[in-house]
Amino acid sequence: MKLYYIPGACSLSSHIVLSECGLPYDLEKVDCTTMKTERGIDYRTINPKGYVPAIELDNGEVLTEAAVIAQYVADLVPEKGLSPPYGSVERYRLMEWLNFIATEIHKGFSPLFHPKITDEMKTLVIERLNTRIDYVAKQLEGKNYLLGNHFSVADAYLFTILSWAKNLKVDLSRWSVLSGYMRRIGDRPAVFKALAEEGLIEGSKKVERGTVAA
Ligand SMILES: N[C@@H](CCC(=O)N[C@@H](CS)C(=O)NCC(=O)O)C(=O)O
Repeated sequence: MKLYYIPGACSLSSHIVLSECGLPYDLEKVDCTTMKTERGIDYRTINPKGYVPAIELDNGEVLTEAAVIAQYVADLVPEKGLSPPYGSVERYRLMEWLNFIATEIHKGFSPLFHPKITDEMKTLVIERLNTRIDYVAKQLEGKNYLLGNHFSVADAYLFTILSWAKNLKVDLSRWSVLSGYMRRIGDRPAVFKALAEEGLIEGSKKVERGTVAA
């Protein structure tokens, strides 16, 4: 399997899941300005949608959309427990989170990456985003992870997106539960490995993220 990624972008969630699953994978970086991959090919020939992530399966098939890639990879190694079994209520709970993260949090952040966003617009976007983050923080009270005490692919996705906050001046400090949550996930060896492979860790220090179009 090969993951096409932009360092620190939402594709980091797929990378974390691959790393957590312990499956062999290759990585190919995409330059977000030229849309050329490390091999020098036009990334749009891999994913005509023109954004990361995409994974190329060993049979040549390409899968896109972070929430779907995460589930596909996790389902290859069910014993890791990163996604509850299909058909269970827990699985629908996971999908509920993934959809919420994709549409409300991930795409809630997206306008903040636009170079032409005005201060007024930024305030409105952050106000709305804060209502969604507030909901997440309330749900995390008394829990280690979104689904309870087990790390799941939803945590890989949420961690990735919330790690953009500092650079985009979205202040998470009012939700103390989130700092513990982010630390808990960042300390996972597989997460550390993925961050290091994307060049987001210098020595033992994390590099700020949130500079690519999302
Ligand atoms: N719906 C897609 C959105 C993916 C997305 O927004 N990717 C961003 C990085 S976080 C990207 O590649 N942006 C570059 C661009 O749109 O040119 C998903 O959930 O995977």
